[in-house]
Amino acid sequence: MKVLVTGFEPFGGDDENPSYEAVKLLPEHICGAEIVKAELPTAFKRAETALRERIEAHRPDIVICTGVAGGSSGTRLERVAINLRDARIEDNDGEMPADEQIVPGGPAAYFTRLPTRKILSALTENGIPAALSYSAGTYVCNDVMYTLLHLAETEYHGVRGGFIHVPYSPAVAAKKQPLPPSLAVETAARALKLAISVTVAE
Ligand code: PCA
Repeated sequence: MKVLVTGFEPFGGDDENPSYEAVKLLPEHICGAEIVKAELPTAFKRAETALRERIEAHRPDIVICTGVAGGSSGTRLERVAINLRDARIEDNDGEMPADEQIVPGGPAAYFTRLPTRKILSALTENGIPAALSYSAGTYVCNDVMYTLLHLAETEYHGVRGGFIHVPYSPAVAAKKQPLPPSLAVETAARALKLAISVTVAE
């Protein structure tokens, strides 16, 4: 079994993106599954292309995409992606789409293909703050989640996947005022490892 795990590059003036920092800490194998890591650009168009290329190149059984959700106090297990781009800030290519569909005429939303409730139990039993989330926003993370689930629906049948948001790392949070909540990158990595274990075991 092969698992593609993605994080994002920094954006919005931050020095690091804790999502990819956490992905980098994952081992090469989890529960016998091979882990393939990728850093996606925080740019609408290039992120979609990069995700598709990685899926085509590696043909993973499971895809878990991750990103940072500034202000979040725990890991957020995203359950829904909506067909909307509505950026609050420019992406890393200077694009700031508003009121646009990701897939013109596509379904309004896709539900995650990850066992989010089981993952939630695993995380909270292991002392990691986590919650189910019903909005991945309308920026690049929601875009990537929607694109992933659209690909799983239309081209890569049988692929399981979804999206997990992690909080700021202490290093990123420390540079902001008012001080936002943060989670150690090592803990975020532990959360991702548990999420992968639960999904592989399903
Ligand atoms: N978080 C942003 C995009 C990249 C990232 O790590 C988001 O939540 O949309």
